[in-house]
Amino acid sequence: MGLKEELRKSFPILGRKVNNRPLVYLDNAATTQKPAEVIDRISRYYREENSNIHRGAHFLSNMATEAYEKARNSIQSFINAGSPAEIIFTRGTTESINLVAHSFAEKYLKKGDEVVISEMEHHSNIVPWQIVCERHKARLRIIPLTASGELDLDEFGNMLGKKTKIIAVTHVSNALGTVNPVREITGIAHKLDIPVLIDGAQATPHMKVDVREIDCDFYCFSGHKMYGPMGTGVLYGKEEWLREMPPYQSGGEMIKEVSFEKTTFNELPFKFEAGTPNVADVLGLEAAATFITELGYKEIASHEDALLEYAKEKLAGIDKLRLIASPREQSSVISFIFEDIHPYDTGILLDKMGIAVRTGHHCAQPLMDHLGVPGTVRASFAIYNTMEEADILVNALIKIREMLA
Ligand code: C6P
Repeated sequence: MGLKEELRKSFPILGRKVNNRPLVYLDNAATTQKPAEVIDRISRYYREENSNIHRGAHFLSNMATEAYEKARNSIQSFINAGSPAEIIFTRGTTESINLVAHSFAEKYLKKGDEVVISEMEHHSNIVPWQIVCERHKARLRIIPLTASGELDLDEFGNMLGKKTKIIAVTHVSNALGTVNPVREITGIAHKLDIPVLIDGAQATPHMKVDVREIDCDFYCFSGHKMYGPMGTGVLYGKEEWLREMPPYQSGGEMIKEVSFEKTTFNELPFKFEAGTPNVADVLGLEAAATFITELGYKEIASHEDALLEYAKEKLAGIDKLRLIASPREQSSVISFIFEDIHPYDTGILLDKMGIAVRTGHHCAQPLMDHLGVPGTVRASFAIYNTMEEADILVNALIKIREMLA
């Protein structure tokens, strides 16, 4: 059995059929499938370890607490954070961004201030900022894109100033696959002492993220996009910011002492983890990070890059098919449209052939407006996808073209 076949075997769902065809799963940017290691870890927790954490004096509670805090240490080293206090477990990227937007704004955002985001952001990195800007009478400013689908860094530099309080940009675009120069962005921002939040939802599945090397102030990602469970995510924040920021949600583990007159808050990272956490899935997330680390990002990137180039070249040869965006650095996502077929129809027909892609605006409506399209068809790859699957996609699209021509 080849390496790829063996790897595919660890993802039970990949063996199933859809519409009587072997599943070809190319919707990995929405969520990846889960290896047995992750599924088994969650199951083992409920079979052998389940208990509430940080509170009990009994055996199981201590065991679960230890496992949960060990997972925090694993995630700390996964992204090379300076301390476990900088790792906050959340429900996902959306919750991580909301936490920063609301907490940061409460302390630092005043009337007339500015928040900078970009034209390629996912709604999760637009709407929270829009809400807090409205609430605090601040202004949302947008970094424009170049024709090839990259951030216009000259414009970006020009829009920063004394009023800029925070910058929030994506590491990798979920709709275009553009990989943004995040190290350069933090370098430009920090010359003016402006903090930077990076939305890493589409980065951690594909590339090594070293938050200290990037030197970002906040980094957000989701477990379910990196072979881990749904309902898990991480907020990394530099301690110097997190210490100063007020709690986002309250109750449970985030308090130190409560009286009806006054409540004092727990230390980091617990100050930002209110209520009973999702222990089982955090352990699943740890298993996913271990799975990635054992495979190695070098192996992941070289396979996925080869797959992307192969599929792009084949797709570009299909009549009336237009690839959207051609950034210099792209990761695992191809967006395209047929000039004369609605993306939704293409998606439905692909599904009939057992091929899962995403169609529509990909939660990036302002980006679609910029591109002048209602939506796109998006094929997104993961480590278990094969060249044969890329061929199946290409042949299916040729068939759709012939059917609807
Ligand atoms: N993008 C997609 O199909 P959550 O839902 O919180 O795990 O992640 C939100 C999110 C934030 N930023 C980026 C860049 C994303 O891609 C996503 C999720 C999925 O593209 C679902 S809309």
